[in-house]
Amino acid sequence: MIKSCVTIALVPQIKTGPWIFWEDLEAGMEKASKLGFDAIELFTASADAIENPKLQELLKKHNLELAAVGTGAGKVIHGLTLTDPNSEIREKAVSFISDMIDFGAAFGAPAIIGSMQGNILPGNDREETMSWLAEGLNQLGKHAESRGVTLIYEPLNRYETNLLNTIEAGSKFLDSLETKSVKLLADLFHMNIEEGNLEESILNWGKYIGHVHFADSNRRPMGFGHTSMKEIAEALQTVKYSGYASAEAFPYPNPDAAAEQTIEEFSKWFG
Ligand code: LER
Ligand code: MN
Repeated sequence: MIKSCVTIALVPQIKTGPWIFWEDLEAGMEKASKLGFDAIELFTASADAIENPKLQELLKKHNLELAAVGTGAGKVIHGLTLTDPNSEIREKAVSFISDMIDFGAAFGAPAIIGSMQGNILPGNDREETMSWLAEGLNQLGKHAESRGVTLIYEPLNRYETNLLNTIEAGSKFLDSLETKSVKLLADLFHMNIEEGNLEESILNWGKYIGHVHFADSNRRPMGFGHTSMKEIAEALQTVKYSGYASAEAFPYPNPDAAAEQTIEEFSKWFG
């Protein structure tokens, strides 16, 4: 069974980003719960931005799970990536993500590596950069395993990274790693830009998918763009995907309406 999830961002520096609810954790959770979402995905500035007991209490009160935690603040606030040519920065990136893994793992939730994967910077060698990414993911995958969770790696579209853009490239890269604890994030917005055929990619590489970002072609809530969801939903069911469809979309036309649109579409395809 696929479960519904909505994003809540608590980081002012990413205010223009594709997140449904903003800044007010409790108000976002209350709304998510009222609409019948199963879970929330959180973007925090750091691993200690919310006290564990406080989050426990709120999740229980609103009958929600924590689906995943985003690590993007490590890049946006601190400039850290796993592929920076400077080894000290790579080490700090690993340490930041390790802390986020611990934060999520206390709730059984994986951490997501999106923008913290970085890029092959001008003048740098692809092979060497990919070896830094592999080193970081191997280390962090092992750490996630020791905490009883997976680690989620997200192929991003070409305007955000030149490392790995498709589900196929991501899957093959995961096969080359020592760790088997890293899964892929299938973000339907990035896939709309990069995949030749979204449902075929899901059918071919479904066993690698550990999380789904549920957004339409224009990154508005599902149903507001031209993604053909029917085939995608069927493909996810065929590969027996049983994780979350998490709304990482722009709060269009406003957060409440975006959340309502998302849960309606979720029920239509997965309910
Ligand atoms: C993060 O999940 C993502 O999809 C990125 O596009 C955010 O920069
Ligand atoms: Mn995403």
